[in-house]
Amino acid sequence: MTKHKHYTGLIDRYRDRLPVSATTRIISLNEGNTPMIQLQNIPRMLGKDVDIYVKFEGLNPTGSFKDRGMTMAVTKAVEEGSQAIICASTGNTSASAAAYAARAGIKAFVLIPDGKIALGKLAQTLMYNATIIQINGNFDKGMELVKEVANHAPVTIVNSINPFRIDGQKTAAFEIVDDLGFAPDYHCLPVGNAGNITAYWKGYTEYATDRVCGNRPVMCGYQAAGAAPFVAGKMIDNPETVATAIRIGHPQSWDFAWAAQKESGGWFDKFTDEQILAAQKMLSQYEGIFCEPASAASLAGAMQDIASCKIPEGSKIVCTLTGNGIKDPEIAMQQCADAKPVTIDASLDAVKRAILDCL
Ligand code: AN7
Repeated sequence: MTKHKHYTGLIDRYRDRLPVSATTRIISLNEGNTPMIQLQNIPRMLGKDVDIYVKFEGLNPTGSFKDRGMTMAVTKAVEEGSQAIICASTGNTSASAAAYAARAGIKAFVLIPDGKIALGKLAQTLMYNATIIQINGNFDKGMELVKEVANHAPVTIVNSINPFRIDGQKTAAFEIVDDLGFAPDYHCLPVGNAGNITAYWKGYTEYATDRVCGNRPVMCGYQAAGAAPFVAGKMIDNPETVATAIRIGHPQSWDFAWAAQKESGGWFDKFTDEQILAAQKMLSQYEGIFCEPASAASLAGAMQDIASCKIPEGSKIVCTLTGNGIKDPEIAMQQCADAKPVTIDASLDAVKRAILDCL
């Protein structure tokens, strides 16, 4: 019998590079270890010789990359004796916080913009039994309130201004290098509050410093056109996009994200809702990978920059798909409004006709 090691989550896997001790109680749902899937059909359609891998973070326990940071943040909150956590969220952070609080046996409070979070994220956050506080304001306003209220109530903030969140999320870069055997030339990802680009850059930098990999990738951060403060070069007040996850105008990790861009020689760019939705549909119909709209900004960006040769042929590219498409069923149904299921008689003849009509 070969010695078998049951996977127990990213803190256990990367504990040498994370702020835990041998006695720390780890709050985990076995997050991380997500698949790197090489795209096969889209590169061919682009007519370019590039290797594009997607890191499918939608396969984390609550369906987004937030679980990486949350396992670490909640582990440390519990270690420090906290009984309650709080966050502002466009949906995914709240779902993740709620799940890890449930796992730890502590309370979670989440502030969400009224009516502006995807249905699946609301449903899961309710199921995990968090206290949901809807505000008639956007994410940025919620973030402001969370920072204030933490001075007046015994709650630990688990937004990515909590440095343990960044530490947990940097493990995605470790996994990519460990999986490929090298760091990619380009790393493309959606940018909202900018915690994730900060975390990836930290992870790649730690591995490069320790010579686990030889290079660090060029970091390409993609935003929604209506919510693109990094492209504008200044904070914006009324962000709007169909990709509600990244409907953020005042990113908290502003300076860190600019450092990642400058040090890596990378860039920020923005894409319309139509471009983002087209990329989401392409990934689904040509590769069988269903991510949420915000996640598809990474592929929209990669496709544009490959087509223009800003990302040259021969490059190895990783796109992070930050969340699962199932979280936002309303957008998916709108995307497929023209492909409504046909209803027919429950007879062999009718089914046969329905099939033959489509071939
Ligand atoms: C699917 O949940 O900010 O640039 O409150 O859910 O690290 O903020 C979500 C962000 C990309 C942007 N893709 O990442 C929240 C929240 C998805 C996301 C982002 C988010 P950051």
